[in-house]
Amino acid sequence: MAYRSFGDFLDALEHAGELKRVAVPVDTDLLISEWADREMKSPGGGKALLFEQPVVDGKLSKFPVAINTMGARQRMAMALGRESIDEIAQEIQLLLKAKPPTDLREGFALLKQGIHLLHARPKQVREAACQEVAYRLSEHPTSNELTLRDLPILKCWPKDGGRFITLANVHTRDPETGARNVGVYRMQVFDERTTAMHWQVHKVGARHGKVYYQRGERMPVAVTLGGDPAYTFAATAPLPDGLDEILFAGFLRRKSIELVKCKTIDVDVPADVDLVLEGYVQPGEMQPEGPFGDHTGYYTAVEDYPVFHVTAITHRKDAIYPTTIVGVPPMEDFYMGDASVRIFLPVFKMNFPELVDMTLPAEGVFHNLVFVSIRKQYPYQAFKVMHGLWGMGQMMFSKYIVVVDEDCDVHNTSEVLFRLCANTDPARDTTIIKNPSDSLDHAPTEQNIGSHMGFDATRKLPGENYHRSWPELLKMTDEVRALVDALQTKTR
Ligand SMILES: Cc1cc2nc3c(=O)[nH]c(=O)nc-3n(C[C@H](O)[C@H](O)[C@H](O)COP(=O)(O)O)c2cc1C
Ligand SMILES: [Mn+2]
Repeated sequence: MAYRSFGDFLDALEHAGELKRVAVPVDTDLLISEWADREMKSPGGGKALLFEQPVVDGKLSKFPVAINTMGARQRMAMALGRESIDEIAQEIQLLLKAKPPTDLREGFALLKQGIHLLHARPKQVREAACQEVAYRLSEHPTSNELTLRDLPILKCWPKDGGRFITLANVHTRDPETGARNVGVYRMQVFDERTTAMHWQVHKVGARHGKVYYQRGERMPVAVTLGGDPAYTFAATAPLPDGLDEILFAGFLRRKSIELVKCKTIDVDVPADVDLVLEGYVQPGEMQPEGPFGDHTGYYTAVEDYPVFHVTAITHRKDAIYPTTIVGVPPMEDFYMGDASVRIFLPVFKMNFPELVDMTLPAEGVFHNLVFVSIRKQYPYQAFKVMHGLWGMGQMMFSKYIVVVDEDCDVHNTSEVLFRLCANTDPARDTTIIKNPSDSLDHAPTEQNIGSHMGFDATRKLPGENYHRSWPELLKMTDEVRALVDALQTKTR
């Protein structure tokens, strides 16, 4: 079930008819990006692409480039070794049901324990595929050394400030508690041995960084690429701070992860990844990062971010470079975010017993739009659910939340818009609140803070300032439907 390497996953995709190989040389400067964008925007998310001959600055790179590997429902399920993502949601629900938790914190604690019990604990090893080839980088690398310039890192959009590593799994540790974290944060290449480290202020990597800065200590950081896709998915999932991505990935792939110590820093990484960039972040050292064609569909402005210094690059002999691009939706990252929401729906339902279903439509690029359906029992319950969501982890960024009744399919945007328009009186059924905003959202007057709006598109109950009788939604009788079904079958 678990993949032995990223290449193993690509083989599985190919067997399932989910991968297209591109054998001709294609430039990593915009051309792979344009090719992949067309694929991502084709029906259902298209296929995964394997560029066998990526070109970097006029030279063929020795590492093939894989892109759009998780950009479809089917491939996202395959990445996590299941027929469907809903199987994982069911497994989590079972874990939570073992002893019903009484609140969210208890729920997460239980989830963590459950994940431990499922033999997800990592194992330490000494020999590692990801260290088959190892280069320590000198201060002034010679042309024989492998450096960042030799990796097929994409320039994604015409006005990007440079090349960006987009599926970097960034491994850090809290120097005080020893707690580990893995997050996907993009990295702009500055030169052959330095990059930016784009962990936004709300993310765990940034919090770990702050502790090192306060102590005035150099921060060891390891960046991994590839390996079992469950690693990368776990690093993007909005896990509560403290739920270890390595444990979570072990649970997802149903196999504990083998960890190996890096060659030049005291950080452990999964032994079977494709590439490892070992290095450090120096407290206080910042450089302008960007612009970058972002998941908002717009270029994000240049801002100062920490600098990551590479001290060593290690890799598998047959390493493949995984990447993605983000941009105007729908893109690959939609399917990753969508899988997260579906996997954690049981956890949300635990705190919101009225919650029936929830989705973050592609048009809202994660944080801009949330559709929730609820079984409403009492007045203002829709507002209670909105406020709850605005207080939960990365859901705090949700700019617009639309709450509908349980009989509305939240995955059908047109049905949700119909309910929104039909059932709301704007002054009565909306609320505007203050909350942190996504760092990448360009619309708020000031970065990181903004207003957020909730729409109660549910039918109004007595006690909700509606003094007329609520009308009935049109619906044909089951009897008539059955009769016409029968007639149509006959005349077909
Ligand atoms: C393709 C992709 C690129 C991402 N790039 C960034 C980034 O540059 N900076 C960032 O802070 N989060 C980025 N994220 C989101 C984080 O990976 C996500 O919020 C994750 O849950 C953070 O983990 P953490 O809570 O352990 O910090 C990206 C996600 C995806 C799918
Ligand atoms: Mn985390």
